[in-house]
Amino acid sequence: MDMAAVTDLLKKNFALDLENSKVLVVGLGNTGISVARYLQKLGFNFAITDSRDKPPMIEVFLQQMLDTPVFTGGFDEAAFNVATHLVVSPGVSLNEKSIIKAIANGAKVVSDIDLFACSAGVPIIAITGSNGKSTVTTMLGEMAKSAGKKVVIGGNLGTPALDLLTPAAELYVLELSSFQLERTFVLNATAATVLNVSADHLDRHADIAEYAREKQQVFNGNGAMVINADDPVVNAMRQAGRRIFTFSIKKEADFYIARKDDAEYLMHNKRRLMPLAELPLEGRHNAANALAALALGVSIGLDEQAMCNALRTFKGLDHRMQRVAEIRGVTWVNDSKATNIGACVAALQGYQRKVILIAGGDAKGADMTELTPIIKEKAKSVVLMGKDARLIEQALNRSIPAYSAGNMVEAVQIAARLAQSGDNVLLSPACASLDQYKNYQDRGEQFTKAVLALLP
Ligand code: UMA
Ligand code: ADP
Repeated sequence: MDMAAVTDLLKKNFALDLENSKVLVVGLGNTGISVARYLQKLGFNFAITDSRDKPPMIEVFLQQMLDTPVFTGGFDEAAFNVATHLVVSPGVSLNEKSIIKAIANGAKVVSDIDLFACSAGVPIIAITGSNGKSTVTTMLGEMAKSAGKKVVIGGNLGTPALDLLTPAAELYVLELSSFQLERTFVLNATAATVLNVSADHLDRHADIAEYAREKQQVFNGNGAMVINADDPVVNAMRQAGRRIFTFSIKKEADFYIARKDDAEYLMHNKRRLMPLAELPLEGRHNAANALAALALGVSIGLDEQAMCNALRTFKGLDHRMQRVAEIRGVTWVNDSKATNIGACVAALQGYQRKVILIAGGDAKGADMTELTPIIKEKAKSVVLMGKDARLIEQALNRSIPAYSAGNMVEAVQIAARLAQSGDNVLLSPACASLDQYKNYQDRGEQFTKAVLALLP
């Protein structure tokens, strides 16, 4: 889209204009710097603030934007007082005192996703949910490529939305978190999905109902809705008068799984699309992810067989049910991205034989007793680590053997002593990693390193 059309849209939707608006960018991480670059390019008057002394993008910012005011080491009250608009990064809560006060004084909150939606000019597919977002976003990206579309993917997945903008794009696929959605107002995606809703981020959202409402915002607008018919919370989000595509791994839906002639198939409206066995990913939840991606693709008219070809060669993402090694008959699996209970439950459900589970970290306010039944059913012992290890230990109440580990090397060594040939050791923490690691990738890499150190 040309710049004039974009600035017109920003004015119409948010009263954001080049002459009178004073924008305060809150947060100088990946999102903050992408917003700053965007505002600079369009010629807006803006400043930036971050509560941290040395925000991650400060060096980049200082090199590229010498003339822009920047306030670090706390939220600058004066900057909030004069701001007409706040672009708040997803890592910053809207309940911050300075933000509440600025809103009360008339400042408008706009998200980087809103700015993106006003600038994209081509269809956007939006994907949210408690688990499976990155997998489905990447899968759909591969499918669209296979169907001949110039597609660009990102958002919560890693590259901030505004850094994705390119005139070459014919389609954007965005992974969106509840934090991004709670402050987004004009997305109007051509197709959107909430993959599932289970407890997560309850340290930031008041309760699961509020968290689900934030996720539901992905459907704002009039695009196609892709609905998980197996999830009652998502099912209740259907809106009359909209194009709806359902998917299910339990029953017949628009996209579903059926057994025919002794094999299971991915199905669309009673037609076989491909044998499920040709999907190279482990776990029933990945069949659900494939069905969701197919439904999104069909909703925008992508060729079905081209999409199936992409599924057949889809490698899966690191740190999600990733097989690290088989050592002396023991299989080690890295599912470090299981940062909430739902992901850990899905991982355990995929096993026929009992596993040794390594779990723990920051529970983010979740109720760990929800894990008790599945751990009792699917794990023969657990190795627990991190800030909230005790919560899991208490929830298990000595029903199975539990061991404590101070760090990943210790956890892997304990698991190695417990494991016998034929066993699976699964790192699926059900918790965030930030109490002990830089991020989930760091946790997964440390696990992998500790496992590979066991090699003779
Ligand atoms: N922070 C402060 N003070 C500030 C600003 C941030 O302390 O003034 C802290 C936050 O509490 C947070 C961290 O800095 O812990 C990062 O916050 P940020 O908003 O600057 O993060 P970005 O670098 O912009 O990255 C964000 C997403 N991060 C979060 O939502 C926490 C990234 O998702 C996303 O890839 C990126 O935007 C581009 O869209 C990461 C994530 O962990 C992968 N997301 C959560 C998840 O998937 O569970 C929601
Ligand atoms: P997200 O981006 O939503 O965090 P990912 O695709 O990165 O999702 O997967 C995160 C975790 O959730 C991994 O542990 C993965 O094995 C698990 N997972 C993936 N898809 C699903 C699903 N549909 N239901 C439950 N768990 C899932």
